[in-house]
Amino acid sequence: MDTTPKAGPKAARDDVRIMTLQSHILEQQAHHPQASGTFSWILSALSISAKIIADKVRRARLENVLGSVGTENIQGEVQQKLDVLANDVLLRTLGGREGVAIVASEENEEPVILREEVEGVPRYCVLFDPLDGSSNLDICGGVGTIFSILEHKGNGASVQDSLLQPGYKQVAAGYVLYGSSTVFVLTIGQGVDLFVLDPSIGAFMRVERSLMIPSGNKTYSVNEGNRKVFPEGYQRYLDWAQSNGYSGRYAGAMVADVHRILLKGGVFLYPPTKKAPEGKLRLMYEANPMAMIIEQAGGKTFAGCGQRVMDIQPTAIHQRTPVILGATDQVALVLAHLEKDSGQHA
Ligand code: AHM
Ligand code: MG
Repeated sequence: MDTTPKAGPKAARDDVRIMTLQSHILEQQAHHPQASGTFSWILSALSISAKIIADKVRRARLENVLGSVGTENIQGEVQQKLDVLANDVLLRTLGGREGVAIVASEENEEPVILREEVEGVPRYCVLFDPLDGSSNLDICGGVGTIFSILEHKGNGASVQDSLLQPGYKQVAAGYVLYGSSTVFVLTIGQGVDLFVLDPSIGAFMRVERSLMIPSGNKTYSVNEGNRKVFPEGYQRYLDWAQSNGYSGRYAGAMVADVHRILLKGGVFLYPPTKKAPEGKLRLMYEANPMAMIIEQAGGKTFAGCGQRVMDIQPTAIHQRTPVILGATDQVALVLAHLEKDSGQHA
């Protein structure tokens, strides 16, 4: 069989074209002739950070940077050495980009203001969880970086006003999964694209465009150890799912669990508990960026009945929210079991 690419327009087909993340970003920029390139430089900083963090994660055991640093972050959680290293990498790479006004990290109590406003210069706020699921590091499990990009409001707006924007205002969001390979998932509001790091050339290669979450996958992802302290609606859903042939899959790292759902379908839950009525996950660093990706891939993300995650008006940068996300059909089945509880913290 002749597999030689044919001359003419077909030669530019996606399946024969080599497209790196960098060229993808430039291609997207070309669709916006008024774009100054500021935004593209920010995405390129995130891609460089991802490569550096991927390398650190791979070498962690060899360089003895596993384990905790003996401090807690603002959430009261033990910081792993790599949490601190990854945070530092992101702050340094983004810090060099003219277009970044403010960065906010799950690991830092206060946002960092990098640049003052200059009239006519578009600037952005970048929010991130530098190493999500970092307790998986010691056992070689998947971990990730999650990021969200908002427009800096300018016009003398306060830091709070610039950062505390609801998720539907995000201009881009994505995550990097440091798993058996390193993948970079990105949306800039026009679908979700997937890139895989080719370690031999040091570039993220585009492998999928416009991902759509498949329906009909009978899989749920939740920490069932907490089941007894979930609101009743979630317990009813789990009873129903277990009587209807569902499988459970839980990596304990949101990035890994969401990545599986993006590719295979199913639903991810981090419900409220009696002890943590707002759940565990952070709205600005985890729930909102994942919600943008999931919705751009045709899925849904809710914080409870009738409460779309990206409609929540944030009141604090480190606030938490319950999360129900995944394929539209599977999320609907969860919500149907919660509805009977309306009025509860479901
Ligand atoms: P982290 O950002 O401190 O790593 O915590 C977030 C992680 C998520 O990745 C994951 O979904 C969740 O915590 C797991 O929590 P639990 O161990 O309570 O199931
Ligand atoms: Mg996290």
